[in-house]
Amino acid sequence: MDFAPDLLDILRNARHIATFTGAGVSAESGIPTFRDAQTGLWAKYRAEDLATPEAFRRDPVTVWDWYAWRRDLMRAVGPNPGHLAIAAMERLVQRVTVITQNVDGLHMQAGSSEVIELHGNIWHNLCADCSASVPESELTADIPPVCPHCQGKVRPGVVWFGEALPAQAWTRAAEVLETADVFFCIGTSSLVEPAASLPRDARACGRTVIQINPEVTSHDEIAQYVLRGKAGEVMPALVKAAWPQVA
Ligand code: BV8
Ligand code: ZN
Repeated sequence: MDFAPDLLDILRNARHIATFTGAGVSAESGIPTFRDAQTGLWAKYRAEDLATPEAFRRDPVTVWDWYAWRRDLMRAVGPNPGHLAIAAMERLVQRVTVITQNVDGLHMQAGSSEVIELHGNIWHNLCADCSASVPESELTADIPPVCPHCQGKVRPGVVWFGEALPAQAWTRAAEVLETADVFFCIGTSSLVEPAASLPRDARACGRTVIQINPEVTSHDEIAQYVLRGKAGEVMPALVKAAWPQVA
């Protein structure tokens, strides 16, 4: 895989690299993306219809079971070469920040140490009524589990459609735009707001935006570099090409 020499120079001279990721970076780990059709039992549902507070209020059992199915999928897989290459950059660049829309925790598992989870984390649980965080060890066998504090319903600690992103995560992501030299946009359809505004803002701030996606997305036109391919193939090749001596 060949890369433009000026792109490799930009990476080598970067002091702070931000990588904005979506479900596509976990696809090669075997986790279906949001735009992929749901499989099996879930084929008749759309993710957008299940990942909402209304769906949980209307049918908490189905929503909890969908997350249990996704957790089983995620528990069975690990980081792929795309996650690992992003983590490897931390040994080559002064600062690497991962801003992810994913809830699977695979960037941390791959060794990335600065990860901003814009949409929460599927391994966290909280009470839908009193908002208390509920550790896995305290989950009752009920579906959904019952809150040990107020007997309310426990929900996954993710951001649903129609819910605000965690204020601290959003603030941190906005601060990264101020200091990052390079802004990767990897494996996202860039359809979900406000997360999808970050690459646009990065370009507006004069950052070098690099899009990695096997498909065309609306962010192709804002990226100075579009690397057409899979994250698990492009990222390791790019890191090796930019830092051959150490990668
Ligand atoms: C909010 C957690 C306000 C849950 C998720 C109309 C217009 C614009 C916006 C809206 C609108 N109507 C409503 C909205 C707002 C809404 C929204 O954006 N809706 C969309 C559907 C139009 N946004 C919200 O509701 C957000 N909140 O706006 O709140 C507010 C403010 C104050 C007070 C109260 C309220 C909350 C959004 C968060 C929703 N939660 N996830 C869970 O996981 O269950 S979003 C969900 O979508 C995931 O996080 C996912 O990551 C994210 C985005 O999708 P992608 O990651 O991009 O994944 P996708 O499948 O789409 O694409 C995969 C890509 O990978 C593809 O491009 C593919 O080509 C590529 N790919 C495939 N294989 C590979 C690959 N790339 C590289 N390598 C590969 N191997
Ligand atoms: Zn409670």
